[in-house]
Order: sequence, then C-alpha cells, then structure tokens
Amino acid sequence: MIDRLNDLLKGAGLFVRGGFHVVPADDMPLLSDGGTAVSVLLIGNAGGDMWEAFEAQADRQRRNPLDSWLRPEIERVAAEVDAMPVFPNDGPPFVPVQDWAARAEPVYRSPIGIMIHPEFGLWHVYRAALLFRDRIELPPRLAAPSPCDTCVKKPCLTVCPADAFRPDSFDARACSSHVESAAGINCRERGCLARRACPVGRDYLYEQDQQAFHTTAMLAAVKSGYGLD
Ligand code: B12
Ligand code: SF4
Ligand code: SF4
Repeated sequence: MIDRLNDLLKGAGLFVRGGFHVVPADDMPLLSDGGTAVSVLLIGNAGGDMWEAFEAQADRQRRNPLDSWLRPEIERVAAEVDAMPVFPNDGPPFVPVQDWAARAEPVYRSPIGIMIHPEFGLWHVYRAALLFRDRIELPPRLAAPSPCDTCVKKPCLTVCPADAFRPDSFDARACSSHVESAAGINCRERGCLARRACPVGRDYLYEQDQQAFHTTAMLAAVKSGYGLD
C-alpha cells in the first residue's frame, strides 16, 4: 500500500509521511458511509518537490491555485486506494493534524509552533490524512529525538521583528502587520525569518518564489480571519 501510494503521489511531489491506528479517544471524522476509520496515513511534502510539480502543472490564474490543483490530485489518489481524504486546512473546526503527525513520524512541536522533523527541519507540510475503513500495514515509525532538544541558541526565537511568538501561541496579526509594512520586505519576499533561522533541514529550504507564494497566502488568510479568534 505505501509503495503504491508513493507511486501515485510522486507526480505531485507528495509522499506518505507515516500513519497510525485509530484509538477510541480519537475524535476522528466519520467515513462517508458513516463508518469509523481504523487506520490513517498522512501525506505531505518536504522541500521543493511539490512546488516544482505545481509550477509545471497548475493553472496559476485560478483562485487558490495551489489548492485548486492539489485537492483533485489527492482525491483521485484516495479513490484509487479506497480511502477518504481529510484536509488539514479545511475548517474551523480543524483536525489536529500536528498531533496526528507526532503519532505518525518523529516530528515535534518546535518553539515556533511548526512541527520540526529531524531531516526536513521546518520545511514540510501535511496535505491530507487518508482514512481507511480496514486496518492497513503502517510504515515503521523511525526513532529520532527532536533537534530542538540540543539546539542551545534557539535562533528561531530571537529573530522575529514582530515578536510574534508567545510561549504557547502565535500572534498572527502582529506577524502580518509587520510583513505587510515596508520594514517587512525580508519576510514578505524571502519567507519567515524565524523559520529560516533554523539550522536543521537546510537542504529542504524553500526557494524564494515558493516562500513568497506561501507568505502571500498567509497574509490573505490572516486578513480573512481564517483560524483566528
Ligand atoms: C489556522 C492556521 C494558521 C493561521 C493561524 C494560526 C495560529 N493562530 O496559530 C495562519 C494563517 C496565521 C497560519 C500561519 C502559518 N501556518 Co498554519 N495552520 C493553521 C491550521 C489550518 C489550523 C491551526 C489551528 O488552529 N488548529 C486548531 C488545533 C487543532 O490546533 P493546536 O494543535 O492546538 O495548535 C495550533 C495553535 O494552537 C498553535 N500552537 C499550539 N501549540 C503551540 C505552541 C507554540 C509555542 C506556538 C508558537 C504555537 C502553538 O499552533 C497550531 C497551529 O497554529 C493548521 C492545520 C491544522 N489542522 O492544525 C495549519 C498549520 C499549523 N500551519 C502550517 C504552516 C506551515 C503555517 C505557516 C508556516 C504558513 C506560511 N508559510 O506562512 C504559517 C506559520 C505560523 C506559525 N509560525 O505558527 C502547517 C504546519 C506544518 C508543520 N510542519 O507543523 C499546518 C499544520 C498546516 C498543514 N497543512 O500542515 N496557520
Ligand atoms: S532553531 Fe533550534 S530550537 Fe528553533 S526550531 Fe530550529 S532546532 Fe528547534
Ligand atoms: S514572517 Fe516575519 S514577522 Fe512573521 S513570524 Fe516570521 S519572522 Fe516574525
């Protein structure tokens, strides 16, 4: 199943990130027939592969071009393996995809909220969870500690010009005000300074166009009140 899925996802620059078996305490969305999922696989991207595929295949003139391109791709793949896709960015309410990720693979909450991966650093995202009605064999969960445990200087926490990182939360409005201002040109065009300050996963750093694209999307999301109280 994992190899087949990876083959199906490769063209879009995605891959299987890991999975877990559902336990009764999980508030898992129901399957389309009202049944309960037994196993879950997360799919996502790391580094620039998805961006390259997007640039080659997507219609940039469409509204929400990344979602408009990727969603049908994922739905098609899910149908081929008889799974139901759940999209982390659909909501509110949002599915707790970062908690699911920590069960699926060695990722850990970084001081700036984004999950850190020992290889990909902060340069990876979850695009969907595939819910299966039957128990499937999961890829092995690799054991690796959080890189943050041994990162003494924690530069991610000292470079944000908007002081947007609070002990347990992210001040999205402080971030977006800075990024939109004249002084925010570095974050706006080259991506979040705090994320870029992290020494882990440098090989997976997004290129400038990708950084700017995601930053523009983040600004639009904050403006619309998406995910904010
Ligand atoms: C709404 C949302 C946003 C909003 C507001 C988020 C906010 N107020 O913190 C906006 C648009 C600002 C945003 C921005 C970004 N987001 Co966002 N976002 C989400 C979304 C859809 C829902 C988050 C939520 O409210 N969940 C509700 C419950 C379920 O969440 P939670 O577990 O309690 O945790 C959230 C917060 O409480 C907070 N948090 C929890 N504990 C802690 C601890 C600390 C120290 C901090 C700082 C934050 C923090 O972080 C979580 C997400 O913000 C998630 C996807 C998802 N389904 O979770 C993506 C998600 C968290 N975002 C993601 C990303 C990549 C980003 C951006 C980097 C995008 C960009 N390029 O600009 C920025 C960076 C923001 C940052 N530094 O945290 C990824 C992170 C991937 C990863 N590796 O972990 C996710 C998981 C989406 C995905 N499909 O993978 N996001
Ligand atoms: S800079 Fe250090 S503490 Fe911050 S996310 Fe990277 S490894 Fe973790
Ligand atoms: S984009 Fe810039 S202002 Fe926003 S959190 Fe990152 S470093 Fe701070």
